[in-house]
Amino acid sequence: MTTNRTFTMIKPDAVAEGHSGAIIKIIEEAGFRIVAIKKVHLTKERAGQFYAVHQERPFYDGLTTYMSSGPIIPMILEKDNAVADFRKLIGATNPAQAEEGTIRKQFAKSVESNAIHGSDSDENAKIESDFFFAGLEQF
Ligand code: DAT
Ligand code: MG
Repeated sequence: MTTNRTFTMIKPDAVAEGHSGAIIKIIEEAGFRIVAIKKVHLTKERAGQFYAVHQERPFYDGLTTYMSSGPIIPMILEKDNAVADFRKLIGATNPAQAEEGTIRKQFAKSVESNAIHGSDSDENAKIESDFFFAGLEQF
């Protein structure tokens, strides 16, 4: 399945530090249209469900503590080749390896607190969008 949508979340540290506006500006200037947007505060349990694929990894507990530490801004984005282009815009998981100009290079503090999420496939973009947004919101 190929779609022209992806899913993202601005993570708690970036929201708390007031970087949401700057990050959204970069996203829109890169040609992504915001399909859906809101601000939510996940429980640790709900964050654990979102990242269930990582539940056997050593960083899972820290990841779910971090992702439930404050509000996040989930969004559905639309653009041609959205998943791959958005992964390129955010940069590598570890900001030490992220390219200049990427969102993680500019705003991520560490691999644990890396400012933003981007779906890794069209299939996961749909699953992750449905995790946060009802059908009526995905216009
Ligand atoms: P990405 O967010 O780039 O898709 P991922 O899916 O491999 O990366 O991991 C999900 C999140 O888990 C990632 O954004 C931060 C955290 N994480 C990944 N690898 C980690 C590691 N080695 N140490 C600590 N946290 C890690
Ligand atoms: Mg991932």
